[in-house]
Amino acid sequence: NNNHNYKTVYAFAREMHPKTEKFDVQYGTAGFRAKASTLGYVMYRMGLLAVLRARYKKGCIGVMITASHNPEPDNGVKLIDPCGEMLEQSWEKWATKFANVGDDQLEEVINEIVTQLNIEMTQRVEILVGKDTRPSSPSLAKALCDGILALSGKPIDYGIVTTPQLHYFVYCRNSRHEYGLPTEEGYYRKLCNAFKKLRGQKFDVGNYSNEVFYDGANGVGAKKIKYFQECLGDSLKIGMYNDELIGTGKLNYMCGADYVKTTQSFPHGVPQEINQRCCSVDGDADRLMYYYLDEDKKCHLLDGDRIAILIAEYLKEVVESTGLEVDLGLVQTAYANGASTKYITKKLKVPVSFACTGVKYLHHQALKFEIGVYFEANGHGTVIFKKEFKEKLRSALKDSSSDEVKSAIEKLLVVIDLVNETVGDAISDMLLVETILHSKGWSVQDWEGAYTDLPNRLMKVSVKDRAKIQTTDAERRCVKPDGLQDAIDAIVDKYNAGRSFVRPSGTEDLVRVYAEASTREEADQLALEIALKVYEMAGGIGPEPTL
Ligand code: G16
Repeated sequence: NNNHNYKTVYAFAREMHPKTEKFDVQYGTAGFRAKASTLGYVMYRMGLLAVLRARYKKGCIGVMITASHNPEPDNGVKLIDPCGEMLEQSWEKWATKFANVGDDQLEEVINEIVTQLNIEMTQRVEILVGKDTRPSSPSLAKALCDGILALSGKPIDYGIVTTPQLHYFVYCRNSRHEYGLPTEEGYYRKLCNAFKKLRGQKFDVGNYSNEVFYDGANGVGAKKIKYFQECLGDSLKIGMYNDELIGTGKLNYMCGADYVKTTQSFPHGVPQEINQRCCSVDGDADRLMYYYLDEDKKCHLLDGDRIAILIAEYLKEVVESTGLEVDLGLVQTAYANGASTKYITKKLKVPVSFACTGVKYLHHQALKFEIGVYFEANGHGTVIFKKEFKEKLRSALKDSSSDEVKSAIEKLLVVIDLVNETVGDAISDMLLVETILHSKGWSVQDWEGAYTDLPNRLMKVSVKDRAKIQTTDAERRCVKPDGLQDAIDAIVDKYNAGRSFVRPSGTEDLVRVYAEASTREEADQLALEIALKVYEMAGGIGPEPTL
């Protein structure tokens, strides 16, 4: 009989972290997200679950406390699996169940999972805990650690770190340091050494100038970039902005990658220098957005699509110089600008596949390729290199007699070191973009010149129950409510190069609308028409959407 008595778990829950909310929560695109004040018991229970997951996987697990791009009063939690990837989907239902049962049912649920999955409960497991800069994070971390301790797990507190840093630490620990050292110092060293090697001694090349403005979104990315700057020295000058004190309410406020992308405008708090290359990260530094202001003070965006293309093109070139055959592919979501998809397939001749929003879906699809580049238009993404491919590179390095080939392979191996393969990492991505622009001698305008984005517009619609909207075909078509997709098709038909889709957000309580068309006015108008249709047919609440 595997049944155990988890009385202390229940006592702790009842006394210290009782379930306070009546409404069920769901483990979504990026774990649980809600108002921080409602999350204490959810954290406690995720502490319990993390220990069970670690014992099941016989490795260490990570738990990150963050609500990323959401406003400062929100918070959230996501679990990180042993190889640094997001929690396996089949466990999301356990997470949801753990979060929603009554305090007095906790014992029972624990017994259920232990029995069903045959989890060995004696193993002493380590749970790595990280948090962003939200003022609510320390007390939520305490609740989480109470949960870990209640099942005799060992919490290892990494303090304030970026989400991708924690993913990296988890993988380093489980790979027995093969991937790197599981410390902050180890992480900075690995990335900065790779960057400096690729940069060489000449910092300004052609149209490339060695200075970038960086918007830290008043979050953890603003703190951590300082260590990079120290480590990078003169090899990259980073103008650092938006680093307000913790708790000032400025996190992601009118700044950061999500603000820049959704409003398509220049963030507050960054000097408005014409033609200066700038970038923004989001609240937990896993998304990156590039942009600049032209002479008319118009803000030009270089988003995740552009970053993906820049990286894919570069990798293709480097791989070609090694003389090896490689299967390189790119993964996008429905948000990818139509012009970018056309450029990738027609010009770059790299295959593209589509996934649902959420890096866990993109990551999964990218695993199919030897080199898989995946990016969401919102700037969330990375590159993954198959283990066998890395081995192929290493043996080709040993076997080749050509110095040219050898140095191309060596270069590619250093590029791989610069990438945080575990998950999208804004700072690692930034260093990769800077490396590529430098190697091509490109200004940000040269980069933008490859193709012209179709004008596009994002809108949000509040509805009574966003679960009423259901989609298919990588979220490009809507199957519920009945008739909505037909209505969307009829509206889209009226616009030149029109495309639009709607989907329920996985991180906020609203429906998102995307539209693109051949002119700015048309894209705006199309988005508005679709938003109004959603409001009408899917139970809109509050004021009607307006531009
Ligand atoms: C999270 C996910 C991303 C996703 C984004 C928006 O980002 O990790 O993959 O694109 O939410 O999701 P939705 O449109 O469903 O709200 P982050 O940066 O907030 O963790």
